[in-house]
Amino acid sequence: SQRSLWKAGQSFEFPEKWAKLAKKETGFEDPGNQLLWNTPEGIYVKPLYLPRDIDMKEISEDLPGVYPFTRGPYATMYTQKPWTIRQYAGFSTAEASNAFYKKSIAAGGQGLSVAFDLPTHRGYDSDNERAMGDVGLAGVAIDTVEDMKVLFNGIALDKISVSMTMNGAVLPVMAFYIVAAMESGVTPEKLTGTIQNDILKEYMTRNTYIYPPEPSLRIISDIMGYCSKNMPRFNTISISGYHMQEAGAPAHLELGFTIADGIEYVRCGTAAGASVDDLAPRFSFFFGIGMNFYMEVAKLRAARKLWAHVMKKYFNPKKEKSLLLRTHCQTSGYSLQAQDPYNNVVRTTIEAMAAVMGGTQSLHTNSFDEAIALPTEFSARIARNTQLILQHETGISKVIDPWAGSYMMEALTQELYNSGLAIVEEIEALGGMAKAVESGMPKLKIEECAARKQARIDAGLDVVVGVNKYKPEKEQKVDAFIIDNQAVKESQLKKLASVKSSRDQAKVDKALADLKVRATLGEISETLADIFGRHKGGLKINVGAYSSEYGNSDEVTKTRELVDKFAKEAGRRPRILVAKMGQDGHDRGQKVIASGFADLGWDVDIGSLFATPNEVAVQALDADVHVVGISTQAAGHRTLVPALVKELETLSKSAGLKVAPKVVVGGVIPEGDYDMLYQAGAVAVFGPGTQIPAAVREVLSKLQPQ
Ligand code: DCA
Repeated sequence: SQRSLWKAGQSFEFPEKWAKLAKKETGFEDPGNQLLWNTPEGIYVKPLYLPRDIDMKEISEDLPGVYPFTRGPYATMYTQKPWTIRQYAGFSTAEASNAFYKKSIAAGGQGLSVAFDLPTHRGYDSDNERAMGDVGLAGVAIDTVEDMKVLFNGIALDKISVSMTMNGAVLPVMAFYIVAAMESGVTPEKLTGTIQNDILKEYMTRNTYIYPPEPSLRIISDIMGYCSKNMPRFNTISISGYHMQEAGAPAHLELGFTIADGIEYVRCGTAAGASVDDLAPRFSFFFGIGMNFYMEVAKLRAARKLWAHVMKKYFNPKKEKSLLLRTHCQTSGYSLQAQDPYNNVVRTTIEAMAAVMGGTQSLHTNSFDEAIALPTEFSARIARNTQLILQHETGISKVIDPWAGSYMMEALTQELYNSGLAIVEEIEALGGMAKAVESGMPKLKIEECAARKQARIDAGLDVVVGVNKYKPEKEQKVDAFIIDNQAVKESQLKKLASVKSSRDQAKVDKALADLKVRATLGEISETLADIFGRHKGGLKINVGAYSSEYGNSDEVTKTRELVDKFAKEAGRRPRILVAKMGQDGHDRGQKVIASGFADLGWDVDIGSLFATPNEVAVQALDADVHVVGISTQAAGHRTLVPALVKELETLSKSAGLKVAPKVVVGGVIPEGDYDMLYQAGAVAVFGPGTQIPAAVREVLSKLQPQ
C-alpha cells in the first residue's frame, strides 16, 4: 500500500552503499525517494537522515536559555523544575468544579485551568433564552462575582496559578476573578496565572467570539495594558494554535498562523501605548500535540526559534525575556476516538511525550473518554497520572532537549521553521493577521486541510487503529459522565435571581454604563454588544477538497450513483442543511460534512453558528431541504434536538407541507443518548469516526423522493 507519495521531480541523494542494500530489500528502483513520506505539512520526511541534512555549525552553538531558544526558554529546563501539570477542567456549577479542583490538587495537579461553559464564553447569563441547551455542559457556568468566589473557595490564589480559557467575555471574567481574589484578601499584584485572551483564533476556528474584531482587539490591548501595570506575575495572553490543529491545521499552518497572531498582538498593545518590553515578557503560547510524534517535537523547537527571530526582526526589544516563547500544550482531542476508546490512553501518552520532549512549560493530557462525553473521575485520574508517571517514573526530565543533534530532528525543526516563516511573511504581506482573518484566508486553508484529512481516513489511506482498521469484534462500553443540564440550570437561575434581588436595581441600571456595580456577565456583555454589535462567522464550503483526496474509488462511485438516482426520481438533488445549534462553536465537523456531502452530489446549505432551534427550522423550510443535519460537539443535543424536531413539525404543518424535513444528528454523542435522540424524532445518529460515503447512503435511505 505504499501509495506513491513521491512527486515526480522531487528527489534526494542517498549514499550509494545504502541505496544498493535498500534496493535489494525493497525491490524499488530508487528506494530513498520512493520511501519518502509527503506529510500534510508538505514536508518530505526521508527514510534516512544524514549529517548533510543539517547545518552542524549553526546547531552546535545552540544552548537552552540562549537565543534563539530552540533548545528551551530556560537554561536548566525540567532538570530544575519539570513542566506544570495543568489539567483543563470545569463543569456544571461553581460548587462542583471547586470540589473537583481541590481533589485534583490533592492528587498531584500543580496548576488550575478553568473551562467555562459556552454561554459564559459567549456573554450570556444562564437565564438567557440562547443559553438553554448549554448551561454547565462543556464547562462551569459563571454569571456573577459570587459564582467566581465559590469557584476558588479555599484555594490560595497567591500560591496556585490559575489559567482561564476565556476570550469573548474576557472583561467580566477578569473583573470577577480580580474582585473574587481581592475579597479573599489577595491583591492583584500577587495573582499568578494566564488568561487566554486570544480573539484572533476565535474568528479562525473556535468561534467563541462575541464582538467584531476591531473592538475585540481593543479589549485585548486594554487587558494586556492593565495586567502589565497591575498584575506583573500574570500572563496576559495565551496565543493559541491548539484550536487550529483541532480544526484541521497541519503543524506548519498552526505554527505560522500562531506566530503571526503573536505579532499582531504586540502591534495592538504597542499601538495602545505600551512598550514591547512591558508586554512581551508576559505573552504565552498554547499548542496542540497530535500523533505525528517527530513533527510535534520539532514544532515546539521551531516555534521558539521562530518567535525569537520575528520578535527581534520586527520589534527589537531590549529585554531578553521578550524573545522567549513559553508554552502550554494539550494533547489532541481530535486524535481521540469513540471506537475502542482505551486506545486513547496510549495515544495521549505518546502525545504527552512529544510535548515534553519538545520542552513545553505546562501540559494538559486528555482523558480517554473525551470523544464520548466529559471525563469521569476515573478517566481524569488516568490522564493526570500519565503526566505524573512521565515526571516521576521515567528519566525523561533529567536531560534538557534530548532530541538535539539528531539529524532527523534538527532537519525537521529547520523545515518547519522555514515553512512557518514563509506563512508569517505571507500574512505580513496581507497587512497582518487581523486583515488576513477578515479576508477569511486562514479559516479556509484550515478547513480545506480538515476535509482532506477526513477523506484520507475514509479512504483508509491514514490508518486509525480500531476505527478504519483492526476494529474490535465487540465494542467495549465505557461509562459516560452525563451532566444534568436542567438541574445545573435551575441552580444557576436561583443564584442569579438571588444576586439580582439583593442589589440596588436602580443603582445597577444607572451605573451599568460604567460597569461599576455587581453587574452580571450577561449584562456587561450585552451592554458592550449594544455598542460593538455581535460578530457573525463566515459560511463558505470547500468544494472539491474531500473528493480530490479520496479519489474515485468504488465507494465514491457507488454513493454518487445513489445520489444521482435519487435526483432523477425526485426531480432535484437531495438537499441538506448542515446546522449547529446552541453556543457550541466547534465547526470542524460541520464544515467537513458539508464538503463531503457536496462532493458526493448533494446540494448543501450551511447554517449559522449559535442558532436556536427555531432559527434552524426557519432556514430549513426556506431552503426547502430534505434533511437537517445537526453537528453537535458539546452535549447540547439533549435539549436542542427535541426542540428542533418540534419546531420543524409545527412550521411544516403551518406551511401546508405533507412531511417535515428529516433530522439526522452527528458528532460527539454518548451511546446512551442514541435512544433519546431517536425517540425525539431523529432518523439517524452518527458518532465520531463515521465514514462520510456511508453516512450519505444511510441518510439517503431515510428519504422518499418528494
Ligand atoms: N529554573 C528556574 N525557574 C524556572 C525554571 C527553571 N528550570 N522553569 C520554570 N521556572 C520558573 C519560571 O520562570 C516561572 O517564574 P516567573 O513566573 O517568575 O517567570 C515559574 O517557574 C513558573 O514556570 P512557567 O514556565 O512559567 O510555568 P507556568 O507557571 O505553568 O506557566 C505558561 C506556563 C505557558 C507560561 C502559562 O501561560 C500557562 O500556564 N498557560 C496555561 C494555559 C492553559 O491552561 N490553557 C488551557 C487551555
